[in-house]
Amino acid sequence: MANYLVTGGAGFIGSNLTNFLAKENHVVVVDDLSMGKMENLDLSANIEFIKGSVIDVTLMRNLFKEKEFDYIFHLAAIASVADSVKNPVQTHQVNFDAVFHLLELTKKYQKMFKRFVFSSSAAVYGDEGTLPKQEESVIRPLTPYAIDKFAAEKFVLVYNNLYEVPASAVRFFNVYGPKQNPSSPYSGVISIMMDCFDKLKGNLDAKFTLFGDGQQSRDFVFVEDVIQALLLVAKSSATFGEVYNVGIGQATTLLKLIRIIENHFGIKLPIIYKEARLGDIKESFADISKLQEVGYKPKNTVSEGMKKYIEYLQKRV
Ligand code: UD2
Repeated sequence: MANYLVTGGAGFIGSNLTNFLAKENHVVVVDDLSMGKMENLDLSANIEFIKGSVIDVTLMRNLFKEKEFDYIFHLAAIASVADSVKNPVQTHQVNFDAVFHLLELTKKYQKMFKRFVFSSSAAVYGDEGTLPKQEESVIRPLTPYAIDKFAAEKFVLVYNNLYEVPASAVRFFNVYGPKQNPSSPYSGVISIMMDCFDKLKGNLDAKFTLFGDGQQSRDFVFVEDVIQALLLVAKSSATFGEVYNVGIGQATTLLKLIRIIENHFGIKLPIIYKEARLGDIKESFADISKLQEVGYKPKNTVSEGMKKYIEYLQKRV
């Protein structure tokens, strides 16, 4: 049994990772439940839940003094780009300061430690047009969210290179799957679509607002493949001080996505077309060859991932 710390472990990606790890390991989850939910966790003897924020310096210091971790997955963040634009100071505390502080605590207290894995975002690439995005592509962060992710990512790698804190980082493309919270208009587009389908299934009225012409595309990656990526990065000896794109390496347009989901559900999605969002990126997808070199094989095409996601939702009802 290894000891894991998953910050943001009750959130979308964090809870999927925690539930997976807890089958065979001890997992400490720190989450302030601002976006995450307790019910996302399969609470078992192997999960120790601490309600608190990663910006609580005393809480985190005590935790790091008290426990020896083998691995830390830092997933806690204010995930909304829109929130970072509205409240840059508050989001900076969570998305940057907390990371910096955790690195210092790791350096100071974690002596037998194996790896710190930081979750960054494809947002760091901004609107520069070269595709697919390689880890060394132009970085053009356009929002406080993206700047914080990039700066934190760089500190993580520098702590590996200069201070012997074993650390790596990943840049998530568009992650989808069970437990993604659809509550904000800026939630992941798939979670919003699924919420609409869920309502339609229950004979409720629901319409999906499509911003733009639907030809914009994204690299949608199923959360199971993201977990595969996180574990590979945490455990490979080739990944120290490195950053990796996490996607499936394919772009899917929103119109195609809608068709895939309609086919799975056998229901048509009523669509309201609106102007494209300001600053919306037309196309984005990852070059995943660097991650493939350490053994990553995405197992789910968008259609396969959506099938599993829909089966999960149907089982839940
Ligand atoms: C993703 C990330 C964001 C940031 C950004 C960097 C998510 C949820 N967001 O934004 O945090 O990292 O990448 O580039 O992972 N759309 C609709 N209707 C809706 C919602 C969205 O048409 O109700 C469109 C939206 O305008 C965009 C596409 O769907 O063209 C994808 O939107 P998204 O918010 O899921 O993801 P993205 O790539 O814009």
